Amino acid sequence: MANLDGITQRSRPRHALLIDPADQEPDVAAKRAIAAAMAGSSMILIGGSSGTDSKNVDETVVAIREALELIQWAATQDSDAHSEDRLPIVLFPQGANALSPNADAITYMMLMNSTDPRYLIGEQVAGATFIKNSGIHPISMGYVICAPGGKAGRVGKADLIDPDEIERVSSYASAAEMFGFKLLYLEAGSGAESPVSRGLIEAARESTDLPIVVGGGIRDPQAARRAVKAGADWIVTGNLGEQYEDADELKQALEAMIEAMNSN
Ligand code: 1GP
Repeated sequence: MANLDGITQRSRPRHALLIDPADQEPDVAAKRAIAAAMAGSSMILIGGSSGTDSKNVDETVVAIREALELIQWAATQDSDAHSEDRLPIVLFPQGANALSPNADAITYMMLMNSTDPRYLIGEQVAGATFIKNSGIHPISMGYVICAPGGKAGRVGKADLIDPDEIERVSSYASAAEMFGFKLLYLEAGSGAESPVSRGLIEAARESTDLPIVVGGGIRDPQAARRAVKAGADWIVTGNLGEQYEDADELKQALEAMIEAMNSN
């Protein structure tokens, strides 16, 4: 079983590996998810801004799930090992056309600074019946895209938040809390040259007690640590996972990042 309650609780800084089903075959995605699990990551997110559909999302989710269940089973056969919950597999979808009933949960999100009703409420309504019937656990999330924003910003027609727009990000953080969302995600866009600025994370942190997820352009332990020091609870990395062909090298890179995030 996966522990889903912990996702929306604030505790130590945690890392999530984002896997884009459009970027690799399911067996490669599964190897990357295992490397993340062994390195101490706390969640596998599945999603991308384009190129995903229910077929490649479901095949990827199933491959990752089988792999994680296998290593969890192996761990329970070792009496010295702690029998921990399996890593949660959480959809982070581009829209209602890219869902899988085999995921544990979904970030049921509003792209709060989109200028298009489709991303504020349209896709959410389009996917609602499927999500409810499939029993995937919805995690309501305010999703705010900051400059440079990348493809997510363009596809989502976001009115991007610039690094110095402190008051604006504060207002979004307060609004996310008042809407009753369980998470706030500050996104710079996958592959962003620079991640979400320290000032924006700090301002959001001061405005809400919600767990804050930060992603986009975080490539090294130092950047992850800076975001955590500014107030991030979750660090998401996507591209980093695709840089390594070798699962052991990915594991080592993620271990170094998670260690930096948790050091004083
Ligand atoms: C994108 O925030 C994520 O939604 C991850 O970005 O691929 O730059 O790590 P990167």
